[in-house]
Amino acid sequence: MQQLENRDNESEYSLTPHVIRNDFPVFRQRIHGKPFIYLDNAASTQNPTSVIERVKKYYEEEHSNVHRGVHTLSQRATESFEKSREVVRSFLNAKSTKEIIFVRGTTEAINLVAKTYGKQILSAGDEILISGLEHHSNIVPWQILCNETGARLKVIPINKKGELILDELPKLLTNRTRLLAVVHISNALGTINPIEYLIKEAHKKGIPVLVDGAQSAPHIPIDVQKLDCDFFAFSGHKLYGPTGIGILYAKEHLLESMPPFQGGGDMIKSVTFEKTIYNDLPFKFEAGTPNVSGAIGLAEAINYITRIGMDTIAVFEKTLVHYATKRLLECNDVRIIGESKEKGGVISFLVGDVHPHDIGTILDEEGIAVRTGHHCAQPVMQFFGIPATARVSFGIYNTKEDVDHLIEGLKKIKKVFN
Ligand code: C6P
Repeated sequence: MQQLENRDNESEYSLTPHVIRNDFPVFRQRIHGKPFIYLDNAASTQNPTSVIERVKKYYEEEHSNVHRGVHTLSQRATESFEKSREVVRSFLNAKSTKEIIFVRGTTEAINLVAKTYGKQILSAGDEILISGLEHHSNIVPWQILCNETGARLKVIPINKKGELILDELPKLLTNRTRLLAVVHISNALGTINPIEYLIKEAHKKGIPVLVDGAQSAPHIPIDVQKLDCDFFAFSGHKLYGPTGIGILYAKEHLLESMPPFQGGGDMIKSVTFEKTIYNDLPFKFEAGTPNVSGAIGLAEAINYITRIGMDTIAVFEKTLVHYATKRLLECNDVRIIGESKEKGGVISFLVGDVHPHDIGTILDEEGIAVRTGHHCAQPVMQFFGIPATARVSFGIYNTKEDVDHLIEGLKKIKKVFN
């Protein structure tokens, strides 16, 4: 992996973004008359034709409710839906499809764990440990739970590079810690946390670990058995798939011990007014009609990226981040926020004292989409004493020319504000 880092010629990678780009119809359009450059992949990635076509086929030939009908379409829909679960299982290398729960996205996955597992195990005085790098989705559900139970939220601090201060970990993992909930790759800074180490340290003290994989699953290989994490969450719309679909992986014995999240159809075996017997896993956690087309689209997206290869994607994106970092640092006035040694495909930055929203607006006029704001990680911004950053985040269709256009756009910004 390391050898490829400094190579400049695309033909030397096994991934060719100029070719991959053709699989994504969104790039056929121009934005403000300019070629469209999409650098907001941490927010949502674009969908390849194969995903769009698969969802279309579902609606044209298979659409029906799942697990309910004997008629042909219901059986087709059920078969495709359950095949999709197997695709996700294989992608994460989970032991069983019983461990794969379809949810709306990372946010819902974490809330599910907080409202079921969290509520069941927490008492007043217990502790939940998170980190200073979390997205609001991995802060607020735990705060709500702490308010309800009298438990306390503790935080692994970060340093000025945007890395976790690991020396603090031993004293933060106490005999009252009931869960470590931690982000794998920071959406605000790009920091890749040493997730294997964190999981090992927590497990030494018998503490289960939830991994927020929203920014890792689409970009690096994930093996939940190797990681030995207890819970893992990610979203389809950040993985070249549809919105409104995501995955909660959890170890089977934990799911068995947890109460249901929501009540309704499909999550039951039998119901009387006196008593309900819940369904087997994974259906116990999937009340109501699920997002069938979303699950099928997600599986197609997984098939698409696994055909390219997750190792290949990881190497390619690392190379692009190195190149973009180098080019950004060549610009006077650009300050990169987050300089962790291990970084994913996300770079947050400031340009002089130009407000990030102005950076975003001027780049948009150049056809370049970046995200600006606090990135739903306000505590990270508070740590750096800034309200917002501009953020570029990469995907498999981004090229070095995209980065070069970004740099030209930043030069225009400097001209405008000088
Ligand atoms: N981050 C970003 O632009 P949902 O919205 O449920 O699909 O994902 C929430 C979420 C949870 N954890 C991390 C690390 C995330 O990055 C996100 C979503 C987007 O950075 C939208 S704020």
